[in-house]
Amino acid sequence: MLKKITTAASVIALCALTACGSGSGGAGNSTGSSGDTITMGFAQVGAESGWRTANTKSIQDEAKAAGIDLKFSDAQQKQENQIKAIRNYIQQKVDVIAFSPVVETGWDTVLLEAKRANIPVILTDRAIDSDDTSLYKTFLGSDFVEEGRKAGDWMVANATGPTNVVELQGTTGAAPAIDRKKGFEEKIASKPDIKIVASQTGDFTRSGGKQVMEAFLKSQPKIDVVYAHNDDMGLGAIEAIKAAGKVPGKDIKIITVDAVKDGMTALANGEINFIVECNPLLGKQLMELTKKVVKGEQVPPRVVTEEGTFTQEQAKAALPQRQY
Ligand code: GZL
Repeated sequence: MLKKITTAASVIALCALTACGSGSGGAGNSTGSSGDTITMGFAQVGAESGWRTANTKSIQDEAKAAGIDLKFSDAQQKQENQIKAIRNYIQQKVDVIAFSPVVETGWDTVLLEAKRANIPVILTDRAIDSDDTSLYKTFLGSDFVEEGRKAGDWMVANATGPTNVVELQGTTGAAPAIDRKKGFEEKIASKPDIKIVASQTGDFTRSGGKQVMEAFLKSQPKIDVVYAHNDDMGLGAIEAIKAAGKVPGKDIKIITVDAVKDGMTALANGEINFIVECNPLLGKQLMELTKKVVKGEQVPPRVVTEEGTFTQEQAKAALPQRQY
């Protein structure tokens, strides 16, 4: 059973924590209890999507601004590579380990090794499914079930009769894939006219989304809507829909999650119909939490990032100001 600590007392929204943060003006290095510069080992998922690229930049930029010495690794979406990186950071005796677990399970052993080495762990972006919540100090990231619910709400509000949905799932076993599916299905459950007629992983990549959509277009007699768990797979689906001689956003409507620049551009151009935002800019909060954790201060066990949704009109207005 996934231990997601979401009691009101433990949930601090993005703005609250950032507002009380001491700011990371880059004035010198942040020091740990030993007085030395804090060293963080960060094990990143990979570089699979525009969201991941923005997330990595945020972590690297904010570590620099906070004067935290960052050791960074890219696991190319393989759990064994993340586990290797975490073991490497333990051997290097870093002050803190942070990572975005590529999948929910299989972490207890390596996180127990970090605990025994007295190295605190911070989860960012994705959660793990473990009964032992002592294995990490806090989980900073979005509520993916809520993101799925927002997508489902739009689907229900915009369905005009029997609606066949095809779903491009994220990486198999990943928290955002599991939870975005769960939230969407929760909302359409009350509408028997809305059916998910096909669902398959595109692994959060543009090429994966295109390949799976090509297969769906061949196997499904009628597709009305694509629900893609991220913009990149939605953009891949657009390529497949166009190649099949159909008009994305009109013949086949598209709902995605993330709201990165390429997705927002397609939304503004009418090729995507609705995007649920997932905020990748976690770096500042991560560094604020890190400074507290290294000093042994209490931090909330769960920090939820705030994020919204975009229609085509809202995307046109928001695009010029988007950071990523
Ligand atoms: C969500 C993040 C997901 C994004 C994808 O927080 O883990 O992984 O939605 C990314 O774009 O690949």
